[in-house]
This record gives sequence, C-alpha cells and structure tokens, in this order.
Amino acid sequence: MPVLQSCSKTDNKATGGATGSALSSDAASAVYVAPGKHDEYYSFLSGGFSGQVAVYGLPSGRLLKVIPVFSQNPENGYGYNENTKPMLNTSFGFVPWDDLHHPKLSRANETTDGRWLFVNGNNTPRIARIDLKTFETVEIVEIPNSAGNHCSPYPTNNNEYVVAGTRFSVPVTPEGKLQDVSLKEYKDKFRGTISFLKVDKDHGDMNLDFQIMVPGFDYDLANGGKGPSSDWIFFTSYNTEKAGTLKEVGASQNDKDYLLCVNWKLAAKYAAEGKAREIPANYAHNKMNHETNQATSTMKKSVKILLPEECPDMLYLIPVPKSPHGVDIDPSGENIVISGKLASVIPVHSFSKMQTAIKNKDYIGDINGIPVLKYESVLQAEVKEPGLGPLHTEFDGKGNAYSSMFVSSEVVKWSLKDFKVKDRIPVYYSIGHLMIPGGDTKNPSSKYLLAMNKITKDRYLPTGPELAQAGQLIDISGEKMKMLLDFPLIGEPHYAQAIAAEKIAPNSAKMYKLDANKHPYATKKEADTKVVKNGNRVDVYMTAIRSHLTPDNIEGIEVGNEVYFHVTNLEQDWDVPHGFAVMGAQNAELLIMPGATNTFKWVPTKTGVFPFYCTDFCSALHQEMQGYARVSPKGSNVPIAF
Ligand code: K7E
Repeated sequence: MPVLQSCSKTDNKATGGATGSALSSDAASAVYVAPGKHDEYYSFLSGGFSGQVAVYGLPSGRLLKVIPVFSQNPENGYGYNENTKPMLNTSFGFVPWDDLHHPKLSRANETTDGRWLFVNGNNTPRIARIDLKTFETVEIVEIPNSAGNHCSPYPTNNNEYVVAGTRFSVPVTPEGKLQDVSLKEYKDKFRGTISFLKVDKDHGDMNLDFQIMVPGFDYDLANGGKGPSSDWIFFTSYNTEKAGTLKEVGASQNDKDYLLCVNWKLAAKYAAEGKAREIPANYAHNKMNHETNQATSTMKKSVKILLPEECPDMLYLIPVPKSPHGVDIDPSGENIVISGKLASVIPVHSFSKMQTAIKNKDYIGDINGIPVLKYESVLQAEVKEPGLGPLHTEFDGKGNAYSSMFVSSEVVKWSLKDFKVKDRIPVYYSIGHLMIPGGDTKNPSSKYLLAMNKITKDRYLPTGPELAQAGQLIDISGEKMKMLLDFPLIGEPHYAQAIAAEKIAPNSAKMYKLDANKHPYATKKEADTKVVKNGNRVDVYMTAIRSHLTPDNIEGIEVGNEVYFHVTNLEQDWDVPHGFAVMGAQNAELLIMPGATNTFKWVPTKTGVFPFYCTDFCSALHQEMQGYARVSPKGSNVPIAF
C-alpha cells in the first residue's frame, strides 16, 4: 500500500480554519470504484434526527439508498400510504418522527450475518428491524416503561435477543408504571429498565419477552460481551447520585458513575422459570407482511418484569469515571473499554478480574441490593493521555483499539497489548462515533475506519448556516492511519455498521412475485380492474404497467368520499417501480415495487377534474401514464364509470 502523508500536528484543532490532510493521489485510487463496479462493503449509517438509515457503499462513499424507519418518506410514500401507516403507530398515537441513533446488524456465531438491521428510536422508545433482502422496515416494537431509548439496540451474539435500555428513568414500580408522579419522588419511585426482545431464528420477528428493573440512573450506552463474556451485556450510566448514594461507601464515590453488568443468560433463565411478574403496560407492536404488503399494528397490554432483589447474581455494578459514554468490548471478550467524556484516561476493565471479584465477593457496598465491585480490583489498565473527550471505541483484528475524541477532534489508535497510544489522526471536526466493519464483533476487518463527525465548517462548499455532517474514511491497514475520503452524510449519524458486500448482495430481492401477492385488493390482470362504490367509500382496483394506468378515466366520485386507489404494479422485472399521485391529495405519492400492491387514500375536498399520473419515469411513454378522476358535488349521484 503506497504511503500517504497525514496532516501535521498543528492541524489537530477544531478551529474551522482551512485545514486538511495532505493527500497524494493514492488516496483517490484507494477509494475509487470504477463505473459499473461495486463497492466492497455495505455500510448502514444512522440518520439521527432524520429518523432514517442511509446505506453507503464503502470505500467509495456513494449513497446507495435511504431507508425510512421512524419518519414518513415522500420519496416512496412510507408512512403516507395505507400499507405502511400502521408501522408508525404507538401508544401515543401516530408518531411519524424519531431520533434514530444506533444500527446493529444481526449476528450468528458472534459475527454479523447480513440478514437484518436493528435500530432504535430514542424519543418515543422503539426498536425497528429492517429486512436486508428488501431494505425495508418490516417491524417496529414500542418499548414500554422506557424513556429516551438510547442504549439500544444490542443483539446478543447469536441473535437470541435484541436488548434495549432506557436513558431516562421512569416512575415504574413492581406494580406497573405510575402516571402522575411528583418529581420529588424520584429517588423512591423512578427506575430504569432493560428490555429483552426475543428474536425468531428464522424470520427475525421480535417479541418483548421480559424486562429487568434497574436502579434509577440515566443509562447511556451498552454493548454485549464476546467469547468468555458472551453471556453479559454492559451498560454505562450517569446521574447516578439521583438514584441514591451507595449504602456503605457514601459520598466518596461521587466522582464516579457506574457500569451496570447484566448476565442476560441468567436473566433469561429467571424469566423462563417464571420469576418475572406481569405488570400492565401499553405498547404497540407493528409488523409488515411481505405477502400482503400491509402493516398491522397490535396493542399489547402487559409485560413481564424481573426485580433484581428476586434474582441474585444477575446484576453487578463497577465504578467508572464520572459521566461515561460508550462501552465497548474487544474481540477477545476480555477487555471492557469505558470512554468517559470528561475523563483524562480510558479505563479498561477486565472480564476475568470481574469474575474473580464476584467469586470472592470483593464488594464495596450495594445499590438497591446490587453489589458494587471495587474499581481497582477489576481494572485491567488505564490508557494514558488518549486525547480529550473519548466517546467510542472500535477494534481491528490485529490487537488495536481506535477511540474517537470529541473535544480534540481525532481518532486515537492504541494497543490492547500494552494499552499505549500508537498513532493519532485529526478528523474534521468533533467526531462522535467511529466504525470499523465488524469492529464490534469477534472478527473485525482491519482495512477501513469511518469517522462520523458532528461539525463540518469549512470542509465543504458552504450551504447556508447548516452543512451536511461529514463522514471521513480512514485507512487503518498499516501502522499509521491515513485519511482517504470526505463525504456528506444524512441527518446526524451516530453509529454505523458495515458488512462485506457478499453477505448481502446475493440475497437482495429483485421484485415481488405477482403470483404470491396476497394483498386483499391486488389486481393481477388489467381485465380485473374496476371501481367499486359502497356508501362513502370508493375502491379503485388499478393496475400499472409500462405505459398505462388502468382504469384511467374515473367518474362517480363525490366531494368527501374516501377514495382508495389500490395500485398493483404488474411488472415482473428488476428495478421497475411505478409511482402514483393525484392532484391536491393530502398524501405523498405511492412508489409501487414490481409485483406489489400499494394503497393511496384520497378525500377530495372540492369538485373538479383531477389528473393523476405515474411519478417514476419508467419508459419512453412514461408521460402517457396518466388519467383523470372527476369529482362531483356531494349527493349528485353521478354513476360510477371507468
Ligand atoms: Cu455517542 Cu447516541 Cu451513540 Cu451520538 S451517541 S455520538
């Protein structure tokens, strides 16, 4: 690999001045994917406050797709059309926005398998699953007894569970959630929860199996163990003093917060043995059915919850420097890395020392009956002078860790052998998460690292007060990191995942089979198209094929009717969707995949003749794919004609 020059140390400041790595043309060739060629990796970037997931090819940084999850998407009608609206249903009603932070790929044998992508909605607590055959959101489960679903979602190593933790503690008691509670009662009544969604091995369907009630801290981030620590998942927490001080240690611990260590295997065993109590809880479980292309939303009424005092050995606390952020476990499963935003060192805890401390009951006290281990007795090492503001850490397959430094705007490489810093590279600017393909698994790649930066400033042509956030691809294959590429991102990416293209590409769906289309209003041939009026409701059974919509002239609709256009795309060819839109309709368009049926609801508010047309340029006669709907006054009884 040719040597690149990295930028000088003096550039290592988030000043907004014109800076940059000095790059040779080697960087260009390292990321160049020739026309017609494919990228080596799929990467899935969280969209943050856009509520979406963006799919980029790496190393090129080419945007391949935007997948709407928690947001309505005018581009394909997700959340606007009748098929997908139920996906955004919650116990609060229809909530078509969220703050999506963390994508995690499904796993098999401690490695990503490319089947599904799990993501969290922070604001109205939800976990979603994207099917990587179709790149569509197929399931959303609301998380009850939660608020600010930030430390989520974490699939266990063989996809047994997807685990979600609450950021804000909530007033939940062993009897259920309280509604109207004085905030003065925080200490007594507020608790955190950790939720375990069981994942169906074959189909990926998630079911909220049980929750664990945990002390009323604020839980920030988590990650699961690997190898020897596979049965465990670790959560960072802050504001821990709100929940009460340590019984025996008291105020001396106030410079520390806690890492909550959860033995999820044991918790699952307790739950299976019936130790969990069932409490009332209201939450939505929404699923997309691929055969009918229709989502359904079911409201659930209760959840099972485990109380720590009834479940010994399930939870332990480890003190960590105040206000920790990320917790990341190295590929060996032994080193637990805590990134404390304000800490001057990066503490690394040892899983084996933790096991010894538990065996020897080497505790310094307890919180709500949960034993607190001694910081020193579980500490493996402290990484000294890592930089300022460590947030997150990922790993390569060669014994190195890479930490993002928000304040000093750099990626710092350090060794898991001697815990010493080996290299650092400035990033532009204020990095949040970083990601190495497989960097959170047992088998990381050691080629690329993606930095996701919060502030862009002078890196791109100015676009007013707001600039797209900046992704930077870094070559980590050699001893020294090398900057390769800047590219703009969507929304505010927090975390990302990436996987070798061959784990996904061969399984990607090319169309829906028209034969298998079980949509109740599917029209499989043009001869079957019709318009049916029943009271105030009009159902239009429409087909779309290059280059016409059938029927294309419709009469008999009246102002205030509920008109449903069920449009079936008769094409059986890859990448030939058709679109559908009506003048003045309150929705976005439909974008109908080959072989599928989508439904568009229109309630005309005035009389007139309303054109409709296909919105997705599909053939030389695309402009001819159009028609008219006549809307007559209410009660005029113009007969249905088409
Ligand atoms: Cu650090 Cu939400 Cu993962 Cu943002 S969190 S950076």
